[in-house]
Amino acid sequence: MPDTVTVPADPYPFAFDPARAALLVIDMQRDFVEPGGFGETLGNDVGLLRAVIPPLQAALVATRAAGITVIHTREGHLPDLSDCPPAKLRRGEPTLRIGDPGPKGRILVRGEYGHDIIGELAPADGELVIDKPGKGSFYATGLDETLRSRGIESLVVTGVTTEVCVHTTVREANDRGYECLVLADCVGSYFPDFQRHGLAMIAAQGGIFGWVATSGQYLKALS
Ligand code: TIU
Repeated sequence: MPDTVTVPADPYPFAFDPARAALLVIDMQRDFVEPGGFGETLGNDVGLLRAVIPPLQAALVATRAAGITVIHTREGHLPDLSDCPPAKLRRGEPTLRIGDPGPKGRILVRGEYGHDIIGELAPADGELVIDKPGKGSFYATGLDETLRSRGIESLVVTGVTTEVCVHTTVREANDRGYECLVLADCVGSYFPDFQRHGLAMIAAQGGIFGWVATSGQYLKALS
């Protein structure tokens, strides 16, 4: 790998050192992308998110082949829900609440089948999996310290959902000094309008939160 990889991106090319970069795969859990999980209890059509799986599989293969660090996250809570703020537990009128038994186990609870990452995108041996109680990947996790200890400065961001956990993570990362490239076809939303506007918000104003490119642009730059 060269010292610098440059990906054509919006609003301008994204240059990163592969040795100081990580691919972040956010919350590709059954709870969000399969029926019977948290996403569906909120009233969403979870089928919309499945479009990200094939491009994300290809991005993972190329990233691993390039020797770039891969980090996965999972949103969820301890079985006693002690890390779930009461406000999160009370929120809305879901068909099942966090911690309730559902067809894939207790909703959004660590260790349950529904909480785990889908088989198609299973972490490879040695890849980090960060469990997070919130929408952002930095809140109440050791992610910042992990990245700093490895000298990682650039993040290629993928996963679900674009306007919730992806956006929150990119904003947290940006404020901590990381440069984020979001792969448009590897992030997904239950709302097509939010997908479009969520991506536009990241790259607007000269890249106020980061950069946006397609997985095709990323793969070509890596090759
Ligand atoms: N509801 C929704 O769009 N997302 C979440 O609750 N979590 C994540 O985005 N992972």
